[in-house]
Amino acid sequence: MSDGDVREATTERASETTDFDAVVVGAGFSGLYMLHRLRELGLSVRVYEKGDGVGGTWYWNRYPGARCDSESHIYCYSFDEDLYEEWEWSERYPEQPEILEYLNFAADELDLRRDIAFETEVTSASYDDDAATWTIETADGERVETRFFISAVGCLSEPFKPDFDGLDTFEGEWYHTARWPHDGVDLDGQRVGVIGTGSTGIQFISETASRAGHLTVFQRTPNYAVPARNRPLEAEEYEEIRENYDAIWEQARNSRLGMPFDPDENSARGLSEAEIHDILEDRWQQGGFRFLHAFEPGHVLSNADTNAIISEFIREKIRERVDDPDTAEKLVPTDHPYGAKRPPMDYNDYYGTYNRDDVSLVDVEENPITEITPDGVRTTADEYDLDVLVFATGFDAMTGALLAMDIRGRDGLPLEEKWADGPTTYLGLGMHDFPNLFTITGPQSPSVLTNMPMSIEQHVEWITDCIAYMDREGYDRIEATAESEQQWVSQTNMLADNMLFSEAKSWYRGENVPGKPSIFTPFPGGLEMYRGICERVAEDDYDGFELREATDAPTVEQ
Ligand code: FAD
Ligand code: NA7
Repeated sequence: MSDGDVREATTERASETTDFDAVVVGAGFSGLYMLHRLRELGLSVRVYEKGDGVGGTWYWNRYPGARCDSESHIYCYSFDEDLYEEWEWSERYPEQPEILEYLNFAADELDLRRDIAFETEVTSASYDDDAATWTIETADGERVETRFFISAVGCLSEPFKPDFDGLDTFEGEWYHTARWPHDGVDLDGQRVGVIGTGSTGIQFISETASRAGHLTVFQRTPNYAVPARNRPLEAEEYEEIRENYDAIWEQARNSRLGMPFDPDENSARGLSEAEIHDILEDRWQQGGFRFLHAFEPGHVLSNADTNAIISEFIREKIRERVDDPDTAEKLVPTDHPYGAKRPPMDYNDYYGTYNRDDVSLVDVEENPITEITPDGVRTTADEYDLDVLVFATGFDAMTGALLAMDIRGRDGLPLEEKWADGPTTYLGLGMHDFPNLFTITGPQSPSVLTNMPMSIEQHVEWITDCIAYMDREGYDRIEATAESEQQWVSQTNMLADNMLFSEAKSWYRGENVPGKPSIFTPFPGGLEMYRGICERVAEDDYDGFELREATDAPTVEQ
């Protein structure tokens, strides 16, 4: 069957029994590419997006200093040469407005907007096994039927805000970084407080310190921030990138982290401490994720001895930069090894910020926040008066946006019930009891442990091929078996147990949200290994999934 035949067959089926062949939720990197590929297959597709524009993460996270830690030339789509040849990034790391502009550019180039319903939140999705269709409902009461339900809701898109007493009494303004007002916030000369020192907090703090009248940082856990070494991208450098793009993409796709920064040394074994230091110093000067690639990242994230040397190397750098020794010790992480939490980047002399008189650091591990008062924040030790309070407190990561929809699989099984002890999937792409649902960057996919556009492209292409295969072979339903799901989760856990991730309390393990089950959620084996497994599954007629012939479906009485 040619692509043309697939197009005709699916269009006929869609118009006869469902409103759409596929409904996609979300219009960030994932949803936009998914729409493009399904359209190429000839499917009728509707994308629903809560926001009033495309961009996902980069539509919502407009806080001062918001920037992507992946280098710009690889933080974009690689599937279409025109897209990366026509676009030119201005800096080594792209700032939020530039990424948002890029995704708008991609949506225009691919003419995607006509199939996206903006300002439309999907509230529920329920599966009918006889018809092998999903019914999708939106907050404004729209109800549609579709063969395939594809989640592109993002794994860092549901903000998490701790539930402090008294926030409703606060007389100043408060914001979460991931829901930053589109017309900005006036922070100049204000008494600003920020809770959180993850990647976001660190970006926000460095950017805001010189604008605020006084900045108070409420830190629970210090972090290992590595200098990003941001700079404008010079014309010759860009020329070189363009000339080498094929090789860059090839290397990034077949790497552990989706980045083309292979280290010179795979492991630190057999090297003297001085040799290791020389390598680290060189990579420290290169900056960003190139530092994590000082040695093969799998080695850095699993070998306790190497990791201890790297962690201590960063601690020394922090001590050197901060004038006051007490403040320096508060900023030095000792509770977890480097990389066991998402490593943040330092764009603007983060540690030097604490040498300013108008910046104070409050250790809320030692003296926790007890409540928000009308005037500001109260801890067990003191009170801090504020005009603006900023929550840089992260996300209900990996599962939050999926569970925010009421998703019900076979026999009305709620996803929330299936995942009561933590999320379980097969390949991060599908689930037992939830046929014809695909999850882009779902739990147990590599997602947040990689440069995400690389993983997203792999997922979208795999899903597209799978749907084309089903149409070609006459299948109407695909479902992960219970055994394959269980084996995949075990494999993910086993890989994680052999790494250093269990030595940190982190959102990788759901531990940032009170009451959330603690389970390591992303697949830690790397993109290259994952890609190979997914390819073998597809080549083996979707091994681990059960497919139903359309002709075996029960007849539905009209
Ligand atoms: P998203 O961009 O999150 O898009 C999901 C969309 O789904 C959103 O627009 C949301 O509104 C919509 N949606 C969700 N639920 C519903 C619903 N029920 N109904 C309708 N619409 C819904 N990744 C990297 O690779 N490198 C980085 O350096 C990096 N830095 C980051 C920095 C920040 C501050 C954040 C928050 C994330 C960062 N990420 C980074 C991860 C980033 O999320 C991904 O790179 C990528 O943007 C994810 O795209 P997505 O389309 O999968 O999800
Ligand atoms: P993170 O990495 O989850 O950081 C959240 C920060 O907020 C972190 O420092 C937390 O401390 C802190 N936090 C959370 N709850 C509290 C309470 N109750 N009291 C004090 N401090 C608290 O989110 P980010 O937005 O920075 O980064 C998430 C991803 O987005 C990142 O990977 C990038 O890709 C972008 P903790 O460490 O838990 O002690």
